[in-house]
Formats: sequence, structure tokens, C-alpha cells
Amino acid sequence: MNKSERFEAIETFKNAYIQKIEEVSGECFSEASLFNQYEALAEIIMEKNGSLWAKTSKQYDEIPHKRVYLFSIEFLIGRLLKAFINSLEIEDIVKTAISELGLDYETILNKEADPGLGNGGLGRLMACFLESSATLGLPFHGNGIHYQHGLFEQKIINGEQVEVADNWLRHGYPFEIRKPNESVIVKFYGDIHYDKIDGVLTFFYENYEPILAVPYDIPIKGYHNKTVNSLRLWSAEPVEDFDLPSFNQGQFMDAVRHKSEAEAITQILYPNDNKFDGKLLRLKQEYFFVSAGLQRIITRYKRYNNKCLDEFSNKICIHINDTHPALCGPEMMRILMDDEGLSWMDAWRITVNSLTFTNHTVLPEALEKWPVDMLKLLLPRIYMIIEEINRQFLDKLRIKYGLNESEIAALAIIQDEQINMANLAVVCSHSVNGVAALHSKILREETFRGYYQIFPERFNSVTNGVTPRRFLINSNTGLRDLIDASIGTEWQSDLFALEELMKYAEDASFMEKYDQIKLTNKIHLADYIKKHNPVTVNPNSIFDIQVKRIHEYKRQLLNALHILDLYNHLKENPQMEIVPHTFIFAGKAAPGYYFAKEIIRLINAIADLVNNDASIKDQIKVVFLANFNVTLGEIIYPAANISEQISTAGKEASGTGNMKFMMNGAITLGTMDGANIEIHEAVGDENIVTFGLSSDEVASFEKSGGYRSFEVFENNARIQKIMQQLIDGTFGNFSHFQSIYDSLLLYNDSYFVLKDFDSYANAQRHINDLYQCPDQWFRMSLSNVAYSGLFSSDRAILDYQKNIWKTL
Ligand code: CR6
Repeated sequence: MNKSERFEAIETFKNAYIQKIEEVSGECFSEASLFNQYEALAEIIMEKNGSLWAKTSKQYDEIPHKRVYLFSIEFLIGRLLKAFINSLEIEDIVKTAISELGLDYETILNKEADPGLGNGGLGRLMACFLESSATLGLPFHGNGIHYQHGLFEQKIINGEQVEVADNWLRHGYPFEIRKPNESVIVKFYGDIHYDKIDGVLTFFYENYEPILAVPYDIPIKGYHNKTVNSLRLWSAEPVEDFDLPSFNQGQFMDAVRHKSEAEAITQILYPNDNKFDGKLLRLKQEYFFVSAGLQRIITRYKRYNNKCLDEFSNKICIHINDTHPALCGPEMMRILMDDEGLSWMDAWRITVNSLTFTNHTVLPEALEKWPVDMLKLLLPRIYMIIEEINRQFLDKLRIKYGLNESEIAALAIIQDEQINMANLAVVCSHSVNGVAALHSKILREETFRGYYQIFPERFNSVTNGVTPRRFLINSNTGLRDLIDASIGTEWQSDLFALEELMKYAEDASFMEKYDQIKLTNKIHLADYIKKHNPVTVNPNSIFDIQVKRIHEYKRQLLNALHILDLYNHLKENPQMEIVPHTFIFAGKAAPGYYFAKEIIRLINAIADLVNNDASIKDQIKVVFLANFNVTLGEIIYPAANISEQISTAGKEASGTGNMKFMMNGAITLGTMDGANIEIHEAVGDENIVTFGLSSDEVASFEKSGGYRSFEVFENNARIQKIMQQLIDGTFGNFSHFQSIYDSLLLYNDSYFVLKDFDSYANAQRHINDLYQCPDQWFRMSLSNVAYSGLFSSDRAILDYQKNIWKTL
């Protein structure tokens, strides 16, 4: 764009924006509120998306391409306005126009709610996959739930987590389009009858409770291209709003009961990460979005394919994200047989050939198992189909594979009066994958060992990835500009091109600019901290950061106990000097997870002790930031020096925060777990600091009943001291931490915190030494950025396309 075109574009935008502000507010431009300014900007951008959206769908209809539908109970999409503006390549125009109108661009963007429609890594991964697919121009759509309330907002009061309901729709949401004419009915409860009609067994489903599923579509815009895909979220509504007969008889509550019972299904996101919570309402949610999504997909497919379903699995792939949508198998069978009149054999072939499944965890407490009684009552027809899938599968194991009864029992879908949803998903899909190399190996050798023996060809592995657009380009603009100026812009759509940055590894002037950018990002985070916490942090200190859900296996406790030990060292050795260190934590605990909440309380107790002790001369500061979400992450990742990825080896399936930090030049301090292993391989041993037991060592201790934490305690005076401090009143107002003490000593430390303590403390000392050599630190940091290509979700999506969905 030349100068005069740019000028014209700015003027045109200004006029359109003024007009839009007046339209949305009914006020003069100068009187409109900040919210009106945001609303108007969102509307203008949605109009631009809208025409591209329509063109993309038309194009997909005209050039048949295999489509992928991603079924997930969570999509953690983050704020969209800035992402849309950047993807449309109009940021410069919009920013300049807004500032020339005397308004503040960033303040306007901050009015947007951050939809919390996910718990953590799993939901965020799905959002990265949507963004990457649109950027790669692939027909790929999401299917999920339109929760009225997303994940709770976390406040920290007196050092403790307090949950506040999230109300992201309070002021409306400008990026969704309600499509009532595409609604479908989802049926619950009721009775099944069958009869032979013309010699064919026919099922009748009666007395069911119908719920209306209404879709809301959100555009998913590709970066710097014209593709706009859809994320479809289903909302539950009563088929009829109001029961008039009850109302007329004066039974006012009864008249609206049906409405609130229906709406309850999509009222709230379950706030558990990596944990199964077997509530009936959750089962309703799972079936609700599966059934609604599949019904629409099949109806649409028939419309464009002469009503013939023969080729369905060559043109459509339904991806099951973890086991929450595993009812896709039986529901697809139901639709194909009962609604479409296909035989069991034809329906089964189409179902298995269309479905693919990703497992995201090996933690036993996360594996979904629904009681048979619950399923039978809520979804009688689906239960019949599951029983039949199970029966036929077990027969096959017996006859075709010659397994004995105990081997068969281990692979059954129905076990001990429960439906094992992982087994259901494996049996109904033609591909099963883990999310990092180690995790996939554990699936093959442990979790799904028996399945791997009979279906080795089904097993795949795709290491997770994250979108560089959200987590680097749009959130670390300083680094983006430096990279653009150094190696051009190709890397933005091919992250492997970042390797070229290594030619600057010895370049002093590049290093100076690079370090300055990190410092600016740290100052930005320090300002945020000052606004939200009663502590001032030094931007020149090492920013050592652990942000993720609070979970015992993620071992925030190891980090916290090490800080306490470091503090003790400084107190005992007043002459001792370390590089000033700021330890930053953020993350939510599931509301019912007592121990995780105690860990938050301990971190805040340590923060209170350390931050207020002048004798340690500000050498360490501890910060717990409330309400970690995607938006806060975008401020945190660019400011990190150290990325804490310290899970007990073998427990973290992949991790994705590790990749976001790496892309922004943080050095991983981690165990050999999940994708850390691949980060280690990508950057080389000299650009990462690893420590701790290996997953094999952890597994072998576990097989022999665990290790003896008391022995470690007895032989380590430093550990004795910190353990004592948990219960001796050290934390004053914060009182004691008896349950933490007990879990580590009395209950044998299931997550190997004390076992890995020394190794972790040594790794921390090593980091401290490395940071004191600025040249070396710079090279380490730059290597992390340069070799992050493998961890782009573009690469992950291409792997899925090639090896799993077979769309390339
Ligand atoms: N909690 C894994 O624990 C992985 C993501 C995305 C998780 C985490 O290691 O990176 O999925 N698993 O694959 C589940 O949610 C079940 C997660 O986010």
C-alpha cells in the first residue's frame, strides 16, 4: 500500500467507525461509552469476516474436499478481536485511525470478555488446532458446547482461592451468530420398543424428553488468508418455552420448570482438569453436543450427496477429542440404522472408518467410566447399541484373536457394570493417538497394551503444538518485529524458518536488541503485578514462572518448597548473594480439590513471608497472580526467563505451556516428561536444564509400592527443616499445612516431591550460574526460539492430516 492509499484507508476506516459507534450506541460519537467503542469495532470486523466466511463455505461446497469435524467438550478460544484484526492485515490502519480519533486501541480491546469455555491445555489445544487449520486453508470445523457460564473466575482472598461465577455473556458476545433454523432435537430418557416390520427389526423410541439444540457459530479466521471456518457451539433450550396448561391451572413454577431443566444442560462448564466427575448432568452434556453435531453433519452431507451415505467416511472425518465425545460411536450407529435405515454392518463400517480418537491423559482418576444404570436410564437406545458393540467385539476377540477370558475382560467396553469410555472410543475408531512421543509409548505399552496387540495399525502419535500467531506474533510484538527485520516474515506461516535466527547467535547488536525486548516484556508484566498484587518486582531479576492448573502431579509444591529452602539459605548466610529471582505462579484449582487449594495457600504464605522480610534484601520475591486465563498468559509468556515444567515423569501427557514459553525464549527447567523430552531433543542438551527421576524409574517405584519418603527425610537436614516449617507456625497468620506435611511423609509422597528435591535444587543452582553469563544465556534463549518450529500447531495439524485423517 502506498502513502496515499494508506491515508485513504485510514480516513475511510475513521468514517465507518464513527458511523458504527453512533449506530450501536444511539449517541453522538463523543458521548459513546468505551463499551460502545468496543462493540462498534467488533461489528465492523465481524462484517469483514462475514463475507469471507460465506465465500469459504461456498468454496468448500463446490470443491469437495474431505472435511474434518473436531468434537470437543472444551474450546478455550481466548479473546478474538485483536486476532481478527491482525489476521485481516489491518492492524496498522485500525490502530492509527483509532488513535487519530483520540481513542485508545489497547483499552478498547480490553473490553472484550475472555470466553473460558475450557479448563486448560486440552481446550486451548483445540483452539490452536482451529486457528492453524484455518491458516492452512483446510476444511476443519469445531463442534462443542455453548456454556452459559465458563470456568469460574479466581480471586485470591487472604491467600486462598475463592471462586466467582463467570458470566462471559453478560454484555452479549459480538462474535457469534445464532442459527435457530439449524436447530435439532436431542432425545433423553423414554422407552424402546421393537417390532418386525416386513421382516426387518425396527426400533421405536417413545416417551422421551426432547431438548432443542440451537447452534451458535463463531468464525475462525485464517492468518493472512481468506479462509474462515466455523466453531459451532450448541445451546440447550426447551422445545416449548412454556407449559400453558400448567400456567392456566395456576402452577406457575411447573410452567417454567421444563425450561430451566432444559437450559441446565448447557449452563456450566465442569471445572475439572484431568479428573472424571461422574455427574448425570455431565453425561447429558456429552450426549447433547455429540447428538446435535452428528445429526446436522449427516443431514448436511446427504443434502450435498444425493442422500447417499456410501462415501461418507471418504469425505468426512469425525475426531473425538478425549473420551468426552466417545458417544459419537453409538450415536452414529443409531442415526445410520434407526434414522437412515442402514444395516448394522453398513453402519458399523461407516462409523469406524469416520471416527478417529485422541487420548490426552493416562491418569487413572481422569478415565471416564459411566455406570450402566445411569446410561440405560438416560439413553436407553444408546445403551442397547453399546451392549451390542461390546458383544460383537468380545466375540471377535474370542473367535478371531483367540484371547482367553481374562484377556477379553480387560478389553471389554462394559466392565463391572460400568462403560469404559476409553475402550468404547478405541473400538469405534480407526485411529488412536497420544499427544507426545512418551505418552503414545505409555498408551501402547500400558494403558491400551491389549488393544495395541490386536490393532497395532490403529496406533499413532502426534505431538501437540501451539499457534505462533496468538502466542508469539500477536502477543510479543517486540520479538516479532525483530525477527521480521532479521529474517523476513516467512516464519510466520512456517515456523521452522526460525532456525535462520541462529546466524545471529554471536551478533552483539542483535543480542542487545533481543535482551532489550525481553526486558520491556518483563517491565510490562511487572506493571501488571504491581496493579494486582501488593508487591513490586525487579524487572532485572530472573523471572522464573510456573503457570498452569494446580495439580499434585504438576508439582507446584516442589517449586514452592524449593523457594522456602532458598529463603532459609539466605537467612542462614547473610553474606550469600544470588541473582535476584522473582518466582511467579498462576493457575486455578478445581473447586473440590482440597489439596490443590492448600498448595495455593502455601504459595501465598511463602510469598507473604519472603516478600516482607527486609533481611534478604529483595533477592527473592514470590508472586501468585489470580485468575490465570488465555489473556493473562499472553502477558506472561513473553516475559519469562525460566519455564517451570516439573511434573512427575510419566504423568504429563504432553504439556503445551512448555511450548508457549519456549517460543518466547524462556529456558525450560523440566523433568523428562511429555513434550519436554522433544523440546530437549530439539534444542540440544546445552539449551535446557533437566532433572529428576525418569518415567521408567517412577514406574518401577510405583510397581513396587512407591519409594520410602521417610528415608529421604531422615537423611536430609534441609528437607527436615522445610517440612518442620510447614507445621511449626513459621507462617503466622497462615497457620499450618498439616495435610501437605502428611501427604509427603505419612502417605509416602505419591508424586516424588522429596525424592526429586535435591536434583531440582541443583538444577536451580545451575540456572543461577548460567544466568550470570549473559552471552551464553542469550544463546540458550535464542536457540529456544529458533528451534520451536516443531511445536507449532501448524506442524501438528499437518501430521494429523497426513497420518490420521488422510486428507493430504
Ligand atoms: N490436562 C494433559 O494433561 C496435555 C493436554 C493437551 C491434558 C496435558 O499434558 O498437554 O491435555 N489432558 O493434550 C487432559 O485434559 C485430559 C490437559 O490439558
